[in-house]
Amino acid sequence: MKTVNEYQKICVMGLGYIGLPTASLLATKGFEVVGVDVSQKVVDTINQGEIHIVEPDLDILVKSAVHSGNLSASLEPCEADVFIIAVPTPFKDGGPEHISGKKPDLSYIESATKKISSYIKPDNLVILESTSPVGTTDEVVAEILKGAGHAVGENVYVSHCPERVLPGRILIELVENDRVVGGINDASTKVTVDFYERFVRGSVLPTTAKTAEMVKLTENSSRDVQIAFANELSMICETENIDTWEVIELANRHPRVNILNPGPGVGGHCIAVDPWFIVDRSPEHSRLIRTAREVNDLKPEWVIERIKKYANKLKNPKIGCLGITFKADVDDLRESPAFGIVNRLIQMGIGEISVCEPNIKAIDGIELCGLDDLIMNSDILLLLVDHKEFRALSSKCLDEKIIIDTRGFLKK
Ligand code: SAJ
Repeated sequence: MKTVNEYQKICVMGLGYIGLPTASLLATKGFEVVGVDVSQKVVDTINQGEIHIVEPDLDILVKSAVHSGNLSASLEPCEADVFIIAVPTPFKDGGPEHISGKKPDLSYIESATKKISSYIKPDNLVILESTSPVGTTDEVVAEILKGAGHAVGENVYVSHCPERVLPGRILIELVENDRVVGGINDASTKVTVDFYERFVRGSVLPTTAKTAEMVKLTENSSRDVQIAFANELSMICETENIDTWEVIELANRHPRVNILNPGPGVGGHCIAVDPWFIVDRSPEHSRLIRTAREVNDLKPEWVIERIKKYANKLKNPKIGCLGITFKADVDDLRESPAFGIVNRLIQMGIGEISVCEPNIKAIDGIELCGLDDLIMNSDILLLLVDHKEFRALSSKCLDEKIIIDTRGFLKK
């Protein structure tokens, strides 16, 4: 029987924002890693030591992992000691009968589990890192492996260890954050804790699979509710003609108040999605979580109404949008409220729209331009994302422009 300290070969399913950093980190720690992705382009890019996503220092890490010979990418899994599943869990249309219309889509987890199933041997460990509805590790991953004839829980260990890293700080947080590990039984939990302790500096905290799933959903729902509070406040302050950011700054001087920042809405693949997994399973008890989601989802519409108010006063207004990604200093457009707002403005034919987005080279159907050109050629400047490249901008130097700052970011 192999002990955890002898686990050497790792197969990572999914080479996206979590899988690729995890695979390359493990490779640079001396593990032999094969990363698997469904996209030939992604596989080729990584095998050339290049990357397909923007994340600080990831390019250097991947290059050194590939050049060391410890990381390779492939379309197919292979035999390994540990299998890490890091694939997306989006939602799909739940139809008109469904409470929110949004149902978790577990097809990527199902397909990754089926794919690795024929490579699994006794003493293997399977870890689900994808954020998942409560019950997924037991009812989907473990069940599929059992169905394929594996002695799950006896000599094949299965656990959930949700990723908790913040885009923009992934490589730091992969090592420094505490990890929550929930196995389908005690043996699985123990093996998984021992595995993470080989490369994580934070504490590795044992629990059950269902609790670990709920912990992750709780973290992101808690943040969503707090951002919804800030977003609601910004709409209330606007009707009162009060500066929201001043209100928040002053209220936060209270020792027990810590309000987050309003913005154009909540985006990304996590916070805008995960709370629905709770609502889907416990609709009757999740009124606050659901309302927070709705408040955050409605915020882009409120921003558009404000833009219309100003644009309608001008003849063919030129609207320059600063940023289009879901948050600062990333290239990720998933669920981006800024992207949604820009697309709606284009569809509605409100003026001429151009965008400055320092983290993306080209986007279909959207005119991207440099910061100076954008400022020079716009009547209305719409700050949607607080990218570092915009940090030096001051509303004083932009006097003759109409400024709509959805993040309270421009210097006064
Ligand atoms: N946002 C605001 N106001 C704020 C903070 C954020 O409007 O005060 C917006 C952002 O602009 C963005 C969205 O919320 O559109 C989400 O951004 P984020 O930075 O809060 O979070 P993510 O989605 O990048 O990462 C989150 C993190 N979860 C928590 O902080 C609880 C991260 O730790 C998770 O690993 C990640 O989700 C995930 O993968 O689940």
